[in-house]
Amino acid sequence: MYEDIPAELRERVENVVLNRRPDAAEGLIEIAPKYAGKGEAAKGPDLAWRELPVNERIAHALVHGLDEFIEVDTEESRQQHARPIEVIEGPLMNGMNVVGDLFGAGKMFLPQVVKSARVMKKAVAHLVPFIEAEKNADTKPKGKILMATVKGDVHDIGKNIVGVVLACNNYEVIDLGVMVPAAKILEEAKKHNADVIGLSGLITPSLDEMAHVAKEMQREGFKAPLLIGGATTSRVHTAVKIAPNYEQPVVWVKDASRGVGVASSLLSDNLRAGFLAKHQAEYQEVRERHATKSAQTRMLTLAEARANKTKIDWSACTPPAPPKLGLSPLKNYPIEELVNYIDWSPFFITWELHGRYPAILKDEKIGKEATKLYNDAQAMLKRIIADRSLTAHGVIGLFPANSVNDDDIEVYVDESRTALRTTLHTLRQQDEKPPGRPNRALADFIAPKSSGRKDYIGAFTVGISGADELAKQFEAKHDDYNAILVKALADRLAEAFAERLHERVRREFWGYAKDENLNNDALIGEAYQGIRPAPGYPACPDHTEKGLLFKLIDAPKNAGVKLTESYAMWPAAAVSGFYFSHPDTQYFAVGKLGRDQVEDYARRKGLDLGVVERWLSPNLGYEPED
Ligand code: B12
Repeated sequence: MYEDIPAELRERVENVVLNRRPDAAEGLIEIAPKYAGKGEAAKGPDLAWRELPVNERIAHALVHGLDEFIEVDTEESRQQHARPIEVIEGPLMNGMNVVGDLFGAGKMFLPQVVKSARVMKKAVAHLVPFIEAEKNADTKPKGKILMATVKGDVHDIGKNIVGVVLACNNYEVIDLGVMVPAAKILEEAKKHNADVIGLSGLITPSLDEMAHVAKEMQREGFKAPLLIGGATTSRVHTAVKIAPNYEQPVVWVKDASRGVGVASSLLSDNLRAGFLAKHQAEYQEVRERHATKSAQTRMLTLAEARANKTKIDWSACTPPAPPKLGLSPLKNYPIEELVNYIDWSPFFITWELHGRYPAILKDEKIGKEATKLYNDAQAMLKRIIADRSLTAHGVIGLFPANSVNDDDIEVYVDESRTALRTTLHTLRQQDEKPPGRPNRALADFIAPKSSGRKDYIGAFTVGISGADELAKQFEAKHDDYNAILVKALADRLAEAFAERLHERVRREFWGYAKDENLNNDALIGEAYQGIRPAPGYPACPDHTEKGLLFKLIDAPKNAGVKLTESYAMWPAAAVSGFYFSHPDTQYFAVGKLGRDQVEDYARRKGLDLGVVERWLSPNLGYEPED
């Protein structure tokens, strides 16, 4: 029957047969894989599982992440049970246990688990009114876990993923969201009688805030274990800087798959003691190793490091001058243009699928799930472009600049170079280098004022707005999968925007590489001249320089991006940084700093030493005084 051919397939085939549009062939090829292989897909989804008994259908729906029939099946099951809560404790939890086991055994992957959670949430949402009507229902979760992204930090993808995985394993998760002050965390933990508290953070200033939360928990006599997670956290930092502030267990959790094991060990009468003995011994060893390593690290004095700066013969080079100086705001940048600049590999890492794109799509073990995820991402991108639910704003600025006093960069109002817009401060590597290797600072790559050469520096901020609002719409429908997908894509678009603008800066705005013509792989591999270091990245670890950068290009007005008190950017999907053009520029890690440099840096920035030590705390090569 002609009408039985799926509408999408029929339309695309008609487009080709009737030669209806110039891209008819591409349109058909695009959907062809879906219908490839024995015509199975063309027949529509296999619904044989709908013949199974209801509880098996529920398990099937959970394990396969199919939410189409879950409300009908949950209702049927509810009618077979004496109390609605029994549906949760019985078939739903049984199904989720299978999901948890398969995930634990590496036989299911994170995107699938998040889809299973979506099915579970929809089923539970269906049951809640019945449970509330019954009033006396008492669910028995394995424990209550309160989670929050700490004050000043805006990132929540990782935390949300952990929350979903814990909830799938029958923990009650109370999520306080982002930018949550310590007092609020403690107050809510008391109110809910939380069994475990989990903190998340992406940028280094959050590390200090986590140590502060731990101190406050100690002061208020808390007993709940503290879990620490997020990209910027580490086992060493947790053991050395956070755990000593709190007498109860403080455990760093690397990723979502490990969260359940840690929580269940901490809350199990049988496993807790063994887990803690091993954990405490391990953290003690980490602290001792850290202390020995710090004592052994040989550092140069700041003067010695400066004497070994990057050698550039400025007399032999004329820095390229941009054709137009000043600001270029780019409001409502076309998102469709950014899609081709996406670096997909980190997108898969977000979903705990490790491998390089595009090879990951063909990977023997995870290729099938990676492909499904990629297709979902493509569909979401199409939707975002069509309904304009996300917007991209950015700004770039190009200014006359020279380095002064080795490590600072003066940014001038105009070419007369008489009045200053601002002075930027850079940090220099102080570890002892093998012969021939310099002790770098970013200022090395800008011509010194004393050279008489006219040099330039660029600055940029890009942001993708609207992801939170769109994610909330999905969350309201109990759809964590698409909520996380939207945020992960917004992050990718922010990075793609930074990549695209940098390319345009090199080719047009600054124009020092007009003939550059690189494909996306080469761009990701940084096969171009110049760098765009971002405050917070290893070459410029001081987040407070973002304050100067934001003023320089008025990022709130021109790119719609604001800074929090910890110098995180809002919206979360945002990137900011500087442009350097010299062919010798490269990324490097500043690493550990000596007290002499930190004192000098504090003086140059006009800040108290203690304040600077707090911002640079992960980079201090010494123990600051209290
Ligand atoms: C992708 C990425 C981005 C994305 C978005 C990040 C995001 N959504 O979190 C974009 C491009 C927007 C970005 C921007 C920036 N980034 Co960035 N980014 C990364 C990168 C490459 C990966 C982070 C990531 O998304 N991982 C995947 C997610 C799912 O993992 P996750 O958040 O870590 O969560 C997992 C675990 O940590 C754990 N977990 C997380 N929370 C919790 C909580 C609990 C209770 C538990 C138990 C477990 C747990 O489980 C999660 C799931 O497995 C890292 C480097 C790296 N390799 O980690 C740098 C990194 C995090 N970025 C960094 C920096 C500096 C920045 C910027 C400040 C740069 C700038 N000036 O523009 C901005 C800040 C943005 C802002 N809004 O303020 C630094 C942070 C360190 C620092 N010095 O502060 C890093 C570490 C890079 C580096 N080496 O310097 N970044």
